[in-house]
Amino acid sequence: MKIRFNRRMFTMMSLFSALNVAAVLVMRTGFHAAAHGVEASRSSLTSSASEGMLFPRESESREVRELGGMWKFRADMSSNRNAGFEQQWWTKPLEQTGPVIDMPVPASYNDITQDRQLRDFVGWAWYQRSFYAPASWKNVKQRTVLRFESAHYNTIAWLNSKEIVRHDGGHLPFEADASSILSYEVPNVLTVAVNNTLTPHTIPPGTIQYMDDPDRYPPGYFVQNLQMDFFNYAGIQRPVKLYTTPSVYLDDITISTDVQGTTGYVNFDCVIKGNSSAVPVTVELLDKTEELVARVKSSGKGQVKVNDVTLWWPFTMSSDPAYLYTLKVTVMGSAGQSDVYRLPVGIRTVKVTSTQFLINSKPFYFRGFGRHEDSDIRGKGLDYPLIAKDFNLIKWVGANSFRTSHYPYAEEIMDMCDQQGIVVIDECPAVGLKTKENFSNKTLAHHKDVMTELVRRDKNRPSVVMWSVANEPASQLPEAEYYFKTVIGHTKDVDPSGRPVTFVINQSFDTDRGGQFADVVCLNNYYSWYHDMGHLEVIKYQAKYNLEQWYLKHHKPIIQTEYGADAVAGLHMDPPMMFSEEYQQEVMANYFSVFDQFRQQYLIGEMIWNFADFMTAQSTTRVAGNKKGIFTRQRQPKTAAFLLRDRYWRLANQTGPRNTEL
Ligand code: GCB
Repeated sequence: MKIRFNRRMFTMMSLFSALNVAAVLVMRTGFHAAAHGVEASRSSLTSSASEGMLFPRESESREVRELGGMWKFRADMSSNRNAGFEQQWWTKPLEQTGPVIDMPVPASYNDITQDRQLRDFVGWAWYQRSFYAPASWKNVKQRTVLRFESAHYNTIAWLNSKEIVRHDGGHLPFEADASSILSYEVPNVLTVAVNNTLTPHTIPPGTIQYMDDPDRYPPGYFVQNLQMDFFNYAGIQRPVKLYTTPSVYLDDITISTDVQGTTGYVNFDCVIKGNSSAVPVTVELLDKTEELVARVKSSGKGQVKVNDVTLWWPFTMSSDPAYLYTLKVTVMGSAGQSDVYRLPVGIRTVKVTSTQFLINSKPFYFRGFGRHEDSDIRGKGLDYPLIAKDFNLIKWVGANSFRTSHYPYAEEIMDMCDQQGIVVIDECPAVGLKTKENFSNKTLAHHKDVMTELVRRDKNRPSVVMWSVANEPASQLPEAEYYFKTVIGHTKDVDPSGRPVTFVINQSFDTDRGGQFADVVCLNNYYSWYHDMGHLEVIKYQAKYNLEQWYLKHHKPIIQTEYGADAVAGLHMDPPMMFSEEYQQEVMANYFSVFDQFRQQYLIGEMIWNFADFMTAQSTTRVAGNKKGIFTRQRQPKTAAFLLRDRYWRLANQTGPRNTEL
């Protein structure tokens, strides 16, 4: 791809080079977390909570264009990782700054080459590409928005050498109005710098450790320590998009649904931007066949009533699961120009009692998985064939749910959940809050921002039935009590639909301080794996005792959100030994016997760890990644998959009409 810089752009370059002084901070000899902008960007979260973040959907008034494909790429391997800012790489074609390679977007960059240094790279990675904007976009009556579905972790983007957006945190979208920066007669140049450094105050947290012993390490040597059990894949991992809207547009919509008898209700609240005075909004609800069900004219807030409603049911709970209506919102702008946005809407209710999780007033039992966005070559890069395969496997097993462990998944995946009836516990990226520093006010403020962003993105999704604000924090620390009270309270405040909120606990019932604030107790444990190794016979006792104690303590329903064992596919041992397929099966069978004792009481779900094998940092306990998948990383079933399939379909048939032949 050839990038041409014209004179106008070079004038802009000198104008805006000053802007990035903030990112070039003081550093000690060598690399420093603050020096490469992780701290610099936090002060200016661009995707402010006051802006909507509606998933770009085409309509008669909106165009969506993806900037996928091969981009120019260069990891800043300079010892301070700061050459890109010192030399202002955003002001010139990237290939003029040094050697570049082709890098696919979306994808993690780590596994694309044969270079170990790039796989394990920590610091700023630079991307650049050019594109033309069609002349039809040069129109004062419309705006063009540049959107990143996510980039990991810390991102600064420049359009035509002008900084357009920066964002702190992976796995969530951010965007900026590009209308005034776009060029029409010449190619536009988009430069993106992405930094994967984790600090004690990022979510997830991590540390940079300097190895200062000159006898054992080269000068300036450092490593990044992770506090989570998955590889810190990085780069532009989800699509980059340009989309247009009219100048008066629907910025956000919040819906909540209710059901009384056979009548459904959709409450809606629209945010319109681009006009200082109120504009008329027409809201129409269409059924699956596009037939009009109801029409309401309002100034943006109101209710649609649906007689003889068809509810959104989870997969296997109805012969017609995942029924979606379409809420068509039409915003009347000036000069007859209107904005049209279509939001898929599932009408359902969610309620938690002291022993049950009710969807549409019926007990729901989570048969599911902990998962990862993870695959060969792509890392965490969005990949449609993989998404389709995973949903086929989820349904093949007879599962009805998963947790987005340990970060929000792509909206393309969330769309599939809405469309296929797969229920989601939507988790934020707060995995591995382990130290006092991780519970600081600074982290707390950022954590609240992240929850605001997550709820803003997923609040209208029927598949999302609960938020998880963290995975396995050190919830026994005194600091954790105020921390979780605050984050859970904040999440409830920002989600007007009142979904339950939880976090996932691996501390003991007698030391944990956070579970009191959760609506559902979510528990992870690995009996006969991380302790009592090889002693399968203890599972029945330990799992039973644990469930009983947690219920006694809180009188809240419990989900077993993780249990399992690593199995290297093809390794067979009888009698079973750790890491064999037989051992994984035995662990499962022992847990199943305990689940069956509590299913009719207060156990409301089981989610095996993990759906598929996934990559981790290198360690003596990991055989080229975590092997607790019931599928391999290439999505082939281990023997455990057949065992789970047998169980999940049996449970499905006990609890409701299934809609797939076995
Ligand atoms: C856990 C973590 C998960 C790990 C898993 C394991 O408790 O939540 O991220 O991958 O254990 O396999 O150790």
